[in-house]
Amino acid sequence: KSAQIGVTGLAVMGRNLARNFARNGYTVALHNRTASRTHDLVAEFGGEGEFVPTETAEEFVAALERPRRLVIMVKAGDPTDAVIQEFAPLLEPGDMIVDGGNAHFADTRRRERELRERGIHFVGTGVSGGEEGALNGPSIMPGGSEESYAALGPMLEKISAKAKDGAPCVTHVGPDGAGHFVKMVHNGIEYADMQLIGEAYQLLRDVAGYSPAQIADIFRKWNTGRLDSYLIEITAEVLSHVDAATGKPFVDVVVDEAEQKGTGRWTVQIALDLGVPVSGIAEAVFARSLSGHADLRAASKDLAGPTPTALSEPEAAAFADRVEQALYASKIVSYTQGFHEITAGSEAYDWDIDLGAVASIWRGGCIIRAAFLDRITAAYDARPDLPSLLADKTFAQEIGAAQDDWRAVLVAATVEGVPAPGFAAALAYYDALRADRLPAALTQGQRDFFGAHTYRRTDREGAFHTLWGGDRSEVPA
Ligand code: NBP
Repeated sequence: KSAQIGVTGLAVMGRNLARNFARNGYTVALHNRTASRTHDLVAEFGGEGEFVPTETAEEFVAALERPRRLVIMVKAGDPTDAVIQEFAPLLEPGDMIVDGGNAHFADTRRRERELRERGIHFVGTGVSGGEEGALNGPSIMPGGSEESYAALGPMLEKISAKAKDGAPCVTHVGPDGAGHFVKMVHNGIEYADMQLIGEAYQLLRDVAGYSPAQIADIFRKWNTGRLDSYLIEITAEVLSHVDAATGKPFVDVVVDEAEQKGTGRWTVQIALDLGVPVSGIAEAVFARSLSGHADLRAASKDLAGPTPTALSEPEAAAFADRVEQALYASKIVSYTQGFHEITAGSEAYDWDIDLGAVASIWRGGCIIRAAFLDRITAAYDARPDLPSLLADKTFAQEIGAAQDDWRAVLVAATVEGVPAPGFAAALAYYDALRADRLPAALTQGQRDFFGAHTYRRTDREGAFHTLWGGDRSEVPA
């Protein structure tokens, strides 16, 4: 029997994606470097649908109907290249290779170019939602050619998550690396969301004096409002969990050193290259990195800090409401920065990415899924050339309404000595954007002083230089 799709790489993600295709009625060819994974899958889940287990690359390719659709779900980096090298010689023009791993978009661009020369469609595809999403419906961000999307789109739509309005969480993001680029920024925003939630938690604990269980209830309440999202929901679950061994809150027995796999870091690295200020995402990446420097932290334990003040119960409750405002405002800034990076990437690489469509496919399946994304889609639908999310009237009004509380939370954080780099970076971004004048004018003066780098004037066209070492007269550059 020939299979409509094949999956190679049957670790947690590939195995669940293969089951998802099979549960949706597709015949799925299976392959994995270590064949036991293939046989285990069939033994455990063979009843869920039609599987064609194979052991060699040749058998796998022969099992696929033409044009072939082959999904690679292996470790990103060299293993992905190794698998492409193994399969590409066995494929024919018109066949499609879908890379569903977390590839760097630059690698995807290279692979797409190389395979295009051989007539093979390479479809770098972001897949978000973790293990559970892969099985029950992920958010899917495919790049690659229009032609490949015509052949793959209907299948991807079937296995993808569905938003509340029933729309499938998949869209053809754009050519070559566009899908993986958007997945990268998704992960960067995910880092920022998690950092902001972490700061809210820490403030509720150290400033308001709430216990993890009480904070879980606060997050549950927030989850019924405009912050309604998967990450807020699971935060409440994690905070209310009690460690069985010690009876302590689970969050108090976990080592407070955050790890990362790299996609957040890439988001910041690429933003630096593109000249996009993603300060909130950068702070989130740095905060994880700082947490991991155990030696540095141990060596700094005795540094002086303020004496904490205790809040009364009504004061604590009022503070919690302010933290909700600060969290929401900072979240708007993170998404503003992330979408700016997508806009810049789309322009730099000619991808023509539809930002509203991106927001809409993040509404279900993925880690940052949130009610809030509907509003982003609406903002871009109303104005596709929106220069910034902050230029949208609704978001501008909301962030404006939140600003007093946002500032008050940062004052409290500063006075009490609780680090809130995400909230602070977001507010600084907001204030810098709305500022009438920035000290960049002074920076230009300094640069002209020490390096004759020239400057522009507010009142005349052209570039100028002041003779700093001479009579300080101004000359045209
Ligand atoms: P892993 O990233 O742990 O990769 C394991 C798979 O890669 C196994 O099938 C393994 O085969 C195969 N593999 C390796 Br390693 N080197 C190989 C090589 N040289 N040739 C052939 N196969 C090789 O699996 P995962 O956690 O399921 O993730 C798969 C992809 O999905 C990754 O790119 C990941 O970044 C991405 N992703 C993961 C998540 C998540 O929540 N885990 C979410 C979204 C995206 P073996 O069985 O023979 O060792």
